[in-house]
Amino acid sequence: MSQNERTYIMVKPDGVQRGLVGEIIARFEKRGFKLIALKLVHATPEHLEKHYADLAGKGFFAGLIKYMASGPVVGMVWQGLDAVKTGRAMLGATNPLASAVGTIRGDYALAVGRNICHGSDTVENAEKEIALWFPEGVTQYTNVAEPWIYE
Ligand code: RTP
Repeated sequence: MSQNERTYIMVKPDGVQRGLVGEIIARFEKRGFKLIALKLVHATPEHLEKHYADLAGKGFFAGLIKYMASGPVVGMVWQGLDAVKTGRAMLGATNPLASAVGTIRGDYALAVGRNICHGSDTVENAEKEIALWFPEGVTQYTNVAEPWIYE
């Protein structure tokens, strides 16, 4: 856990089609996280199978890949204190019916198969996902707001 922890957050095709990209970016910005990479991409099934490799044995896997490949996604890297855990908390539970009101899924989604956003679940997976979606690397810059966010 450090101020430099990074997480991969992705607005899924339903979130893009529903015009929720700005809302999701705004929540992470306002929380104090620093945006260090951003990309709109229509991913191939092969790329998404790599992203979701851990779920390959699940019954919903084929449907998940079809959904994720159905339109463009917006991939982002956000940096800040405890970014992975806090990012997941901001997304809410995987099944929106169990997501607390005030979370992204709890405010904007109803079905587990249309849950708007993805967030890395561990620091290790975050780094793997960042490498998969941003093989070109991410931008390094100094955010002058940081002394107002951290002690
Ligand atoms: P994500 O990776 O997308 O952030 O979601 P997660 O960690 O909260 O949940 P995970 O178990 O990794 O599942 C990945 C995505 O698969 C879809 N899903 N569908 N139909 C189903 O029962 C079912 N279960 C999971 C969801 O879109 C979930 O976010």
